[in-house]
Amino acid sequence: MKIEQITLYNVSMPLVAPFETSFGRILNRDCILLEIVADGVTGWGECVADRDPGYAYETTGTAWHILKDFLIPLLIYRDISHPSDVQGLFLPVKGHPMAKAGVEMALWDIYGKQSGLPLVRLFKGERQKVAVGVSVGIQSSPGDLLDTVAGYLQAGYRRIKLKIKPGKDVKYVAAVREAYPEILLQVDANSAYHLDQADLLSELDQWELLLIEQPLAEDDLWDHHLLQKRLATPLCLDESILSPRHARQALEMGACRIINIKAGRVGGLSHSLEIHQYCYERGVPVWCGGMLETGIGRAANLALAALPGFALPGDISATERYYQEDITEQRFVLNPDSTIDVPQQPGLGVDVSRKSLHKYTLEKLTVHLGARQ
Ligand code: OSB
Ligand code: MG
Repeated sequence: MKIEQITLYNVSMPLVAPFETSFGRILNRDCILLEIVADGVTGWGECVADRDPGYAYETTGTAWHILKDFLIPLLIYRDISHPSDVQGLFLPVKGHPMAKAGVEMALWDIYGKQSGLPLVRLFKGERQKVAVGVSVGIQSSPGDLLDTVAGYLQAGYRRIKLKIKPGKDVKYVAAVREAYPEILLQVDANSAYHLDQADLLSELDQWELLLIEQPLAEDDLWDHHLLQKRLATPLCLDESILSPRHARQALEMGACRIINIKAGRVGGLSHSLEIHQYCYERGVPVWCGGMLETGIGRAANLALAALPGFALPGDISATERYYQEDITEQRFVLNPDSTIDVPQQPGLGVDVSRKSLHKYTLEKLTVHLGARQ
């Protein structure tokens, strides 16, 4: 692949409803979309960094800077034979996994289109549809939470993830579990607790949760290990896992028993495949996390979640759970069995609506990489 041109779009998409987590309320989902042209073929990527650094240090602002000033220049005059080649090319840039992953995703789209294969085939995934759940934001009372959960169950979701934070945890979880003794239920704290709250967190053990996601700080693998020793419920790490190496180390030290894979957070789809393989060989369950993606990132998540080690339903809900109008022509719908179909067209298998893209774009930048003669 000879990259000819890269366009960055800083987009802001209104959510159908505000999404509240322990780190704040999201009303508009901002991200950077990448349009890459190589050998005359166009591919799309999504950099999942948000406007604010509440979930991770990367933001749309840092990603824009790192892409424009460092990553894109590293691609000039390079002939890339496989999307994962960018990992080596990007080694001079420390960190910034989401910015790197956005480029890699667009190259996977091009690579798939050139080979006439959907991502799921390139990844050797076998599922035609993947089990999904819904991530439910923090609500103002247990009663409101019950109403919201009832709506999602009604829509067909069979796995519910509750966002929690101190003061909005045990009572909220108890209310949902008492109302629905049978559903698959899990919680996500987005780093809102400290180890000295282990007694409080252990109260969650009685509610038969699939897992507790990222209770402690993102840079604190060791305290997750200490906490896991005091809990019966498996811990699952999200924010703490930024690379395949982190995944191995977290498992070796017993900091978690389950891993949430997000391609953006771990630096790309190739790293996600590595983490999946490592965990699959050891019988460690993984599942696909979400970042409120547009149809572009959602298509990639569906392809990833089709791999056999994705043992738990992903945070890959239907398009209507997030957006009235998406950037892609395709909208993902929930099947009655709480699954979503994996795209089967070459590459990501989605088409971008120029009209919607234009409508939601705040800023655009095109860089020409003129191939050397
Ligand atoms: O922690 O998993 C998270 C959304 C934005 C940032 C972080 C997280 C989330 C979600 C929503 O939980 C997942 C989704 O439905 O895309
Ligand atoms: Mg999470």
